[in-house]
Amino acid sequence: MKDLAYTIFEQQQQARGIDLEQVKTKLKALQIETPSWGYGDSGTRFKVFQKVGVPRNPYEKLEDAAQVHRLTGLCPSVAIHIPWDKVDDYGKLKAHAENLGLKIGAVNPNLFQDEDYMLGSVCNADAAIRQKATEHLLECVDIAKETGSRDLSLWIADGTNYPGQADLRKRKGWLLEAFQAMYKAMTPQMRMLIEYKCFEPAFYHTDLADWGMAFNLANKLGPQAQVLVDTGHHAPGTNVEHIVAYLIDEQKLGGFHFNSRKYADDDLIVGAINPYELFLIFYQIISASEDQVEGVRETVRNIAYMIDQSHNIEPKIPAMIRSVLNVQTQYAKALLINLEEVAAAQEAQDVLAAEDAVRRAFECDVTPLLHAVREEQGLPLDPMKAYLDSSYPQEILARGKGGASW
Ligand code: PSV
Ligand code: MN
Repeated sequence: MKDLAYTIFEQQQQARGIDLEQVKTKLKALQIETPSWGYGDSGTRFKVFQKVGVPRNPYEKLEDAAQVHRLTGLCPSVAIHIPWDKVDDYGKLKAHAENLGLKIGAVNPNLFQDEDYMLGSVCNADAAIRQKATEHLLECVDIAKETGSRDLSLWIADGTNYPGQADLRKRKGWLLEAFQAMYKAMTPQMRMLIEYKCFEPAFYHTDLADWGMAFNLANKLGPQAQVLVDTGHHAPGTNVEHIVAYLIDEQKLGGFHFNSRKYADDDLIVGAINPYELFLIFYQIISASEDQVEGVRETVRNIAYMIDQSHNIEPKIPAMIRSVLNVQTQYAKALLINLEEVAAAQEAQDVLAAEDAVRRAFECDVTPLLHAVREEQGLPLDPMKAYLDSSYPQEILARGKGGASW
C-alpha cells in the first residue's frame, strides 16, 4: 500500500513530467561493487588502526560484504586486491562468494607494496623489476580467469620525486610495454580499466597522472582497455563530470572508484563532502544513456560503479552501507532531472532555466521514492538501522583485534 509521503511525491513528480515507474526500474538495476580492502583495517601514512571485529582473511571480508548486499540490495560483487586477498584456491573463494549471494568483481593488481618497487614497478629502470611487475599483472589475469571476473583495475604508484631522477619518456614506453603484455593475456570478455592519479606517493611526476594519459594509453591498447575515474584523484577544482562526459562520448569510460575528497585522495565516504558533484556525474551518465550512438549507450550500460575507500576512524560495515546509500540517493535525484526540459532550455540558450531544471531535481527529497523501491524489493526501509539492530555487529566481535589490513 502506498503511503502518504509517496503519494504526494508521485503527484509532484508527475506534475514535473517524470515517469516514476521507469525511475524505479533503473534504481532497482543499480549495482555498486564494494572493495574487499574497505572491510579490513586501514589507516593513514602515519598509522594503521586496529579495530575489533575486522575480518581476518578474504573469506570473512566477503561475509561482511554480504551483509551490505543483504540489507541494501545494491552490492552483489566485491573487488579483490592481490596480494591482499591472495588465497591458495580461487575456485574456493569464488564458491564462498556465490554461497553468500555474491560474485568476485574486479581484480586489482598491487604494484606498490613490494620493496623492489621503491623507484617504480612497470616503469622501473631495472629490467628485472619491470619483468617482475609484468609477471604480477599476468598472475592477476590468471586469477581473474579463475574467479570469473570481467574487469582488471590497474593503478600504478610509479613516479619520481625530483627533476632529473628518471627519463620520463623511457618510463612512458616501459609502461606501455607492460600493459600491452597484460592486454594480450586477457580473454576477449575481459576489460582493463586504467586508473590515474595526479600525485602520491610520488610528488614530482606521476607516470599515469591524469585522464588524458590514461585515455591515450587505453586507445593505444585497444577496445578492451578503458579509463577508470577515481573521484579522489584530481586536483581541487577539477570538473570531474566533464571528464566523465568526455570519456563516455569517446566510448572509453570503463568505471568509477567512488569516494569523497576535501583536499586530495582522502578516501572519505562518497557523497559526504560534495554530493552535488556526484549528482552531476550521474546527470552526465543518464543523459548519455539515451544517446543516438549505440556505442555510447553500450559504454554507459557497462560502467562499473565501484567504491574505493578506507574507513580509518568509522566502523567499516556501517561506513560501507552509508557509502552505497549515498550513491543510490544521488542517482535517484539525477533520475528526476527532466532531460527534455533541460534540452529545451539549452536550445533556447536560456542559461537560468537550464541550470534550474538540473538543480531542481537535486533539491527533491527522494526518501519516499527509495522507501518505495526498497519495499518492492523486500528490503529494509532503513538499511543502516537494520544493520545496527541486527546481531551481526556483536557476532563479529568474536574475531578480536588484529584482522587483515592493507
Ligand atoms: C590508489 O590511491 C587507489 O585509488 C587505487 O585504486 C588502489 O588500488 C586503491 O587506492 C587502494 O589503495
Ligand atoms: Mn582507486
